[in-house]
Amino acid sequence: MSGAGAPAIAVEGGADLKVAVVAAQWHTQVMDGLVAGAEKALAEIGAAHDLIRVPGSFELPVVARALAGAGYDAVVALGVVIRGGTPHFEYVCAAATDGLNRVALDTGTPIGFGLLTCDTEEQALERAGLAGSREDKGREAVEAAVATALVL
Ligand code: DLZ
Repeated sequence: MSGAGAPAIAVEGGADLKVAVVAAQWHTQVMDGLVAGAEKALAEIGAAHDLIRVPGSFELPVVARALAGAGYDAVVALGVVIRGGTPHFEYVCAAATDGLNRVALDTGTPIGFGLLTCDTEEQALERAGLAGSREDKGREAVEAAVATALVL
């Protein structure tokens, strides 16, 4: 299971890489799926990895920045933000997205973007790589980060 429209990504040679997975903790069921999909993909690739948990998606960029400076070949950021009744959703999504992009550009370390920004929990579950999910965004984020690290 990958994703609707997701291309097949070449990750041969990724076994020599060391990857950090940084994962938020909100929306436990979805996050469990994303982390499991990411770790399964890394095991298949053969890449060594460490898993670091942060409280919420807002905290992903600052920890990704520290990990990018700590010798990892790639960082994979995983989080789930679900729209509520206030503008908070927009602020967390923008801060996490802009922050992760800035980390990648400032450090030159590829960041796999595994942040789900959804209107409902159902949409997130469809993308979580769980039994019955249509897509596996944890896997996709790993494959993109590893493939990019192999290009650099
Ligand atoms: C506060 C908050 C809310 C309302 N929703 C989410 C969410 O859907 N997903 C997520 O990852 N984090 C959420 N947070 C927590 C923020 O990301 C952050 O951890 C707190 O604002 C503390 O800095």
